[in-house]
This record gives sequence, C-alpha cells and structure tokens, in this order.
Amino acid sequence: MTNSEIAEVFQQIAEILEIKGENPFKIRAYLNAAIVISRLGENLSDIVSGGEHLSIPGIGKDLYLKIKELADTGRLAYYDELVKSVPEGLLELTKLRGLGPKKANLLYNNFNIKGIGELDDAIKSDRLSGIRGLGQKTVENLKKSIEDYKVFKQRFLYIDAFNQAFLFEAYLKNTPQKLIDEIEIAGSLRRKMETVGDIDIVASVIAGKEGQFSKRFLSYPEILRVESAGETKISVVLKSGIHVDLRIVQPADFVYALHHFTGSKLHNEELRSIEKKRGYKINEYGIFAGNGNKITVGNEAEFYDVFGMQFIPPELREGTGEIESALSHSIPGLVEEKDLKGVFHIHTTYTDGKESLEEMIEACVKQGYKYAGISDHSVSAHYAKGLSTSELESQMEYIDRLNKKYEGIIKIFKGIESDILPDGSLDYDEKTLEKLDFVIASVHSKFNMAENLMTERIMNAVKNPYTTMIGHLTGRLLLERKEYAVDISRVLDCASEYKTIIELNANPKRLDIDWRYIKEAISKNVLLSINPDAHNSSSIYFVNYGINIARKGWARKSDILNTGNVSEVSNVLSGIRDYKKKKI
Ligand code: DGT
Ligand code: CA
Ligand code: CA
Ligand code: ZN
Repeated sequence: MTNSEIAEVFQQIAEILEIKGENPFKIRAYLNAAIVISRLGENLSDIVSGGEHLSIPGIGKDLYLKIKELADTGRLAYYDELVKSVPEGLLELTKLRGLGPKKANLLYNNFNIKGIGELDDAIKSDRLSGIRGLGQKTVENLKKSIEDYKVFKQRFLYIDAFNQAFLFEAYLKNTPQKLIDEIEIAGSLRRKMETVGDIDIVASVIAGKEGQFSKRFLSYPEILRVESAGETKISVVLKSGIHVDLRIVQPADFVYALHHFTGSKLHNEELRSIEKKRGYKINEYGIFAGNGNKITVGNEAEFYDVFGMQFIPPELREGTGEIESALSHSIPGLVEEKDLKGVFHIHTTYTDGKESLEEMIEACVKQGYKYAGISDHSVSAHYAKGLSTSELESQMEYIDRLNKKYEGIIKIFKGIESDILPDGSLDYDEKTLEKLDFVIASVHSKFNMAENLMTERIMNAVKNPYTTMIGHLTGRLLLERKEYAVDISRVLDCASEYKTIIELNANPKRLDIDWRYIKEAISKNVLLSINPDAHNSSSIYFVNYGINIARKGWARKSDILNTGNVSEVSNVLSGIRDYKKKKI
C-alpha cells in the first residue's frame, strides 16, 4: 500500500467518526495522522511490514498497529466495521467537494438523502429549501460539485473501453518502421471487468526508438488533451472522455510491468505479502530473490511458476482466493468461447426484436450454433408488444415448420421470456406453458419492492415447474440503473433446490448475474446459461462478454448449459420440468 492510500483510509475514518458525532480529539488524531503520512518521504508499508518500529510524531501505538494491519493484509478490520455502521450512501455524499460530514448528516436527517444521485434529484426538483446551513449559495456550489464528480468519477462499459483500446493499440502497432517490442492492454480491461475506470497500456520499445514511439502515441487523432508526458509514463484523455495511461518499459522488464499494471491491486498486494515471507520482492521492475538478484522470466506463466504457482488467468486476479488455488494447483480450466454450442434468449419482430425469427436463426447457423432458443416477451410486457396466448401459439406452429426446414442444421427451441408478476407467478396458463421447450422468467416491472418481498417473488418463479431459468437476476443496467433489492444467496439456494438455471445475461450493459456471485452459484450446483438477450442478429456475439464474466466467476464448461449438445440440452430442459413437477 502506498502512503497516500493509507492516508486516504485514515482520512475516511475521520470522516465517518465525524458523521457519527464521536470525540473530536479522536477525529483530530486520525486527520493529523493522515496529513503526516501523506507527507512522509519513505514508504510506510515497507518500514512497518519489515517489523521496524516507527517514531513519527502523531503516530502512537494504536495507529502503528493499524498501519501494520493495512500494510500486511491490505485491509483494516476497524475501518470495514466503521463503514458498515453508517447508512449506505452517506459516505458517498462526503466525496463531493464542499460537502463535509456535517452537511451530509443534515441532508440525511432532514431529507433522507443517501447518495449523490438522490442529492442531484433533490436539487433539480428544488426540494432543499428552508434548512439552516443550506443557503442558495451552498446549493449552487453543490450543483457544481455534482457535475464535477460525474465527470471525474465516470466509468465506462467494458465494451466501449475495449473498442477504444483496441483501435488505439492497432494505431500504435501500425508504423512503417517497427518501434514496439511488446505491447499489451493491462488494468481492469485485461481483467475483463464489467466497467473500467481507464485504459492502461504497457509497451516495451525497441532501443533507440523511444522518442519516435512517444511521438506516435501523442499524435493519435482521438486525443483530446495530454495530462502528462514523461519518459516512462504518458497520460492522455481521449475525446470520448476516457483516460489512457501508457507505461513505457525496457524489453527486459515487460513481463513484470505487465503483471503489475494488470492488477488487481488486491491481487498484487496479496502476492507480494505472501512472497515477502518467502524472501521474494516483487515490483513492476522484476522479481528479486533474497540476495537481491533478479529472477528472469519470459512470460507470465513462468512468472507464477517462480512461486510454484499455476498460471493465474487475468480474469481471476481479483484477490478472491486465486493465489491459494494457484499454490495448490487447483484453478479449474475455464469455459471458453469455442465451448458454446448454441444460444438461448433471442427476441424477434414478433415482439421488440429488430429482425425476423428466420433472420435470427440464419445468424445462429452462420455462427455455427447447433440450437437456438427463441424467447419473445410475454403478454404483460405491453411496452414490448408482448405475445398473447394465440400469438404465442402461432409462433410455435411457425417454429415447428422451421424446424422441419432446418432439420440436421439447427434445432430451434420454443420458449418465452415470461414476466414475473408481482406475486411471482408467470404470464400464461399451464396449458400454454406446457407446450414450450423452455421459459425464461424475468422481472420487468415493480422494481421497488422491499428486499424480502422481491426475494419471495423471484423464489416463487424459481419454484414454478415451468420456469427453466431466471433472466437478468437483478435488473441492473450498468452505470444507469441500480440492481433491485434481492437476496441473491437465498435465490441461489432455492435455484439449487429446484434445479432452476440462472441466466448470465451477456448484454454488455447487464452482465447479470454479477461475477461476484458466480462462484457461489457453482458451489451450490446451480447451472448457468450464457444468453445474448439478442434483439438483432449482430448482438448474438454478446455471448463473448458473457464468457468473460463466466470466467471471472471461475466457471468451467460443465457449469454452463449451452456448452452441451442438442440432446444433452433437450434432456436438461425437460428434466428440470419433470423434477419440479415431482417435487411439488
Ligand atoms: P480501474 O482503472 O479503476 O478500472 O481499475 P484498474 O485495476 O485498471 O486500476 P488502475 O488503472 O488504477 O491501475 C492499474 C493497475 O496498476 C492496478 O490494477 C494495479 C496496479 N497499481 C496501480 N497503482 C497501484 C498501487 O498503488 N499499488 C499496487 N499494488 N498496485 C497498483
Ligand atoms: Ca485502469
Ligand atoms: Ca490507470
Ligand atoms: Zn428481459
């Protein structure tokens, strides 16, 4: 951990203590420490974890132990507890310039405002008046802070950042004379995070070509402005608003730099602290043995091998147990794009899709898929021209005819994306549901239910014998709409008990079920299905984003429904229904 990170934690502790109205002396102590630490020349982490004692004014025994805990583990239990003890969103408010703990409390107590989005709404609808300490001027300032915060805090969807990074990288490589030895996109993009803060690029440059390379980089037409341009690091902002950090390294340092700047920070810190105990020092310039000698490796597989570890795919480097597993060589083989044999969750012009059913099937055939599951919207989805019972029946007859036409080429499964009604029931009578091969049950209305009611609602749908899978589990739209309140662990328990599949919605705005729950789903034997939720033929490839997320969740081929062949998948679909019918 860097000094500024430690200082940041102390600063936040002070803010929370102030929100909680705690002893001013205690608050002052943390604030002072934060200032002292951020001005320190040496790296505190190294001093403290080396066991050396500190004699810095303002840092007593208690603070010393907290610094040590941070340095050793990357976390601080006291801080984690504190964060949990204040209402969610209240801390977010204090991130705004000009809004300290006092005003945050004021807003919370008087207007129940928890979070920057809610404050933004309140200001826009002119609800913040008549409160002492919140004059017109203050409100105007808050408005500006919110605007700045939005620009500053902005994250990007993986798909958008990836496309921009890809083009930039291609531009850098495309020079008449070879300038680059190796180049790689690093950071959260390489780890396939669902959203990313910026683009990180690591490049090693051929000796003597450094100047030419920097010039090429800085001439990229998409650059809006240059933030800084040094010999080893250049930071720019693209016209889209995304930041790009370029690290220029020596060819001999490339692997270490790539590993370092791939992160995650948590992964690097865990690796470093474990290996420190075994006498290694790791940083962006190398791996150094106890005697100070640099250990040479040619690629990341060799990098991990130095420590007796299995190669850790970038997607797994999140500090969620991958280092332990790599040490015991128990990281599983992860699912890959080529494992997918078909897709479910396809919309057509029968409802809100943009292309006809047959066009969608043709696109699946082109992809080499052996089956495709059609699931248009159900009757209560008025916004999407949901199908009435008779419309659905006529679609099924049409699919029967197409299945004859496409025999031996692709199998079309008849399905529906049924709304989950507020009481958890589905949209059609049993007679109609019985005729379908599969049903995706999704919440599309009444997102504001209390958590326990929403959880019951979804669990009712899970238990329904006709529900094959639950669509987009939390309804989130990344960077746009928060997930609705639902106890995912309980839903997974229920899905496990009833053998109901959980969708991994591969739309790059959804990527829902979140990868942070996939390991849990797998450990509960819940099968997942990677679905494109395609509304036109060109979005069938969304499944690749789903593969990224499945891998981040440690999913193997066998954890994914649509890696099976036609007969395996048919058996699973009918097996789920039979199992549930017997159970009830
Ligand atoms: P982002 O950009 O917020 O989506 O997430 P990252 O992971 O790309 O973070 P970024 O761009 O700040 O840094 C890229 C990587 O560089 C990060 O994953 C790990 C490494 N790194 C950067 N700063 C530090 C640091 O202070 N300590 C450690 N251990 N690693 C760092
Ligand atoms: Ca980054
Ligand atoms: Ca960065
Ligand atoms: Zn949907």
